[in-house]
Amino acid sequence: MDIILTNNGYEVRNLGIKVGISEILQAAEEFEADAIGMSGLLVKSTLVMRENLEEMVRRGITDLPVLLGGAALTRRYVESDLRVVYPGPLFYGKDAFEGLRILDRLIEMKRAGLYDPEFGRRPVPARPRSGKDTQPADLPRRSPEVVTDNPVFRPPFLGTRVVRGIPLDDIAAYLNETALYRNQWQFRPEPGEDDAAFKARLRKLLRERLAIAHAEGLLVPQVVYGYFPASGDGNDLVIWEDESRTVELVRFSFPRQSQPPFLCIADFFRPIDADEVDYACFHIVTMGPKVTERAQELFAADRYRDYLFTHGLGVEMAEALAEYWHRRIREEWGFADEDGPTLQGLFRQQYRGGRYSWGYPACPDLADNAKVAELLGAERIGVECSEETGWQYHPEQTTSALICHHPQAKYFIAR
Ligand code: B12
Repeated sequence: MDIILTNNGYEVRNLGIKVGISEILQAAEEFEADAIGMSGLLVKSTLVMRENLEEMVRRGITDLPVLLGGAALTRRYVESDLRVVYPGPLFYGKDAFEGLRILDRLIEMKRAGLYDPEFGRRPVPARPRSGKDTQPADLPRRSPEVVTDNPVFRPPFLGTRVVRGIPLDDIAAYLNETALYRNQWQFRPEPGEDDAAFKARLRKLLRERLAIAHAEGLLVPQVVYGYFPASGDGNDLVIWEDESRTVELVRFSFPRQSQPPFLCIADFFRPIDADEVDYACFHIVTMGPKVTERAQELFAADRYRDYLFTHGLGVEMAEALAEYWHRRIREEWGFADEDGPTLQGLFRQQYRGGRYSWGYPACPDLADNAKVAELLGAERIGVECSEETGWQYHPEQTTSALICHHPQAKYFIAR
């Protein structure tokens, strides 16, 4: 966002992440800002934005244009729900270019002395809620459609292991090139260039950036993962200390769909009263703190291109490491032979079982990130997560997941 605006002649004062509204407003005053912008990557930040807008109104600031964006926000939330809270011009930017268009229009109006009292102010009527949202009182304890006679794969070991020294090239083989080149690095195919040629052109840059990351020790992949005896107990997944299933180590609760097929992640494990022991796997992967530190230094030094390349590579290498380690798990757990033939297929879950990260619709509770960190002993790879970190992992380029072998375990939305 910052880069696009700066490149288009705007002066941007980037205050960084987790900045309070007082600091934002103080900077806006000092800087005589034409507008303020806030970005929300996690769903929790949508609540913070609402509170910030309410605070602005309390302070009598009702005319400063505000732009909001980021993965966690939707146009409807901003234009219907938040415009009711804040009477001043308030906009949603789907991407940085929409943000730029809005700012251009605001500045144009300001210069011309023309004032459109409607621009960014009128709340879009909220769509009526469909009856589907109401939870029926008698949800089943398990989905009737999830089988319980699928073969159980016995894991190669029980407990946790730490893995270090994974070659960067092995991870890079699992990079999502579309996400890296287009979403992170913001490249687009040239006229007449097809997707294959576009990717082939950018691979040279990728190799260069990987070489720099290697030479400067920016990417330090580490994994902690483990297998545990597990049972489904209604909406809960119970993790046991050992196969005798007497001592509960931890319990995760998941939402259940309120309509057929009534899916819930806990259904993908043998029920708690079954004779046969079932197993769950968890992993936490990280690219380490250096890549974030380096990206911040480059940003502070106004080296925006380098910043974008470094940060984007860190982000997508973290994703690639999760994908790569999931593949390694399927190999040692004994069902990698069911993998689809292509990498693109793996990105579309063409493999046996599923990988769920907390914060996604089937398992929304981000606080469970901390339970996973504790279960696996994530401090051994330098990863922390607690209420103080807002249930986010530190370092930034870290992600966790629950991995299931059940063939019906695929992404779904629990509503
Ligand atoms: C890459 C990615 C990661 C990477 C890197 C994350 C990072 N720090 O950069 C990794 C693998 C590390 C990761 C981890 C996790 N992630 Co993640 N991740 C993503 C993903 C796929 C893409 C994000 C991204 O980099 N996009 C590219 C950038 C350039 O886009 P952007 O930030 O959205 O910004 C653009 C627009 O939104 C807009 N914009 C942004 N801000 C603003 C502001 C203004 C004013 C305007 C006008 C426009 C604007 O302009 C930008 C450029 O076009 C998103 C899903 C998605 N499709 O967005 C999930 C997502 C952000 N992740 C999510 C989650 C849950 C997680 C984890 C918690 C999962 C887990 N349990 O491990 C962890 C948390 C990490 C941590 N440290 O705690 C959720 C968050 C939702 C929630 N519940 O809060 C998302 C939304 C996925 C989902 N559920 O749909 N993640």
